[in-house]
Amino acid sequence: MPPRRLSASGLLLALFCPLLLALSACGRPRPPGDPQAEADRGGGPLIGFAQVNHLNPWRIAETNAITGEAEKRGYRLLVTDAKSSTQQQVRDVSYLLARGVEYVILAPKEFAALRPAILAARDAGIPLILVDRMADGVPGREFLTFIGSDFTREGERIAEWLAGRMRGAARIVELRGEKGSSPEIDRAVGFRRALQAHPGMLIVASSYANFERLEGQKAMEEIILSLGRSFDAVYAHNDEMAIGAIQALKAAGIRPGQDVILASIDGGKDALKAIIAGELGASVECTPRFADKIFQVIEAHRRGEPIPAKIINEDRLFDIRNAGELIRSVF
Ligand code: GYE
Repeated sequence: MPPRRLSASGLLLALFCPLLLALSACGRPRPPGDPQAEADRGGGPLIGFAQVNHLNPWRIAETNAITGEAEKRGYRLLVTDAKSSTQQQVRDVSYLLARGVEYVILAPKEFAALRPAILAARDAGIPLILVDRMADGVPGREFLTFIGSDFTREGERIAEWLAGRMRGAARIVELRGEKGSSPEIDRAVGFRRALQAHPGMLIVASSYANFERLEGQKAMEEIILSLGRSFDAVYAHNDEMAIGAIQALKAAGIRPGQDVILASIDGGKDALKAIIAGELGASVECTPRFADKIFQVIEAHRRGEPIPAKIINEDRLFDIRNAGELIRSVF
């Protein structure tokens, strides 16, 4: 199902709509007998989703997919936005538990620091589903399951692609994601592991840029100040940072796609446009659209069926060979 695109005001409505549902029907009044009207009246199970922030297209696409899927299946959904604060996200999970949700869906900001939220749900006896990022806990025992991508494999795929493109020799700048988050940790590990087979591929600088475009741009500017032009490739842990880096390179008179080859992760529209423009070399997909799997898990669990400890998404790799043909299929 194509996720609905939400504007900023639409997103606000989606965030606050669940709160308003208790008081009135949110949006258009629904005819009697409409399944959604039943859910609005309290017929559908109440689910909580604790999101990290809505600061980039990936997070907005993920929330859109989950709200869309909940609505389609007749669930009531409470969405919280931690605005990038770990403490706030721990409080958000407690809030959802206090509101009496039947399941908690948690996109944990960091791996270690969200453990208290996992334990709070476990102690309350409420099944918790980790989505998109991993956190510290035992699946199947302390939380229900993890659904998301294989970040280690993503890092390996970038290393393999870059080694091919650079014929085994390059000085690489790495822009790392949000420190302590599982995609940041695993994308660094996978990349290094795959580089072991290519001794000519060297990481010459590595900076954290928080998965954000502007921070990617600033980190790249600083690296250019210290290294000058003595690097040939950039590995960014997500598209947003790669796009920021492209801006910094251009401003310094370095041609992305010619003087320096870039590769990143996520596979969003802006990245595919940059591939088509010849500025980004490749992007490994990390899809934010897997809400169907989340609700399949909830429904299977409600029927008492066993749930696998991990459910890993299948992701594609985009480069100049397929970006034009596939751009319509990405978030
Ligand atoms: O790559 C990034 C987002 O957790 C997998 O977080 C997700 C990552 C994604 O902010 O763009």
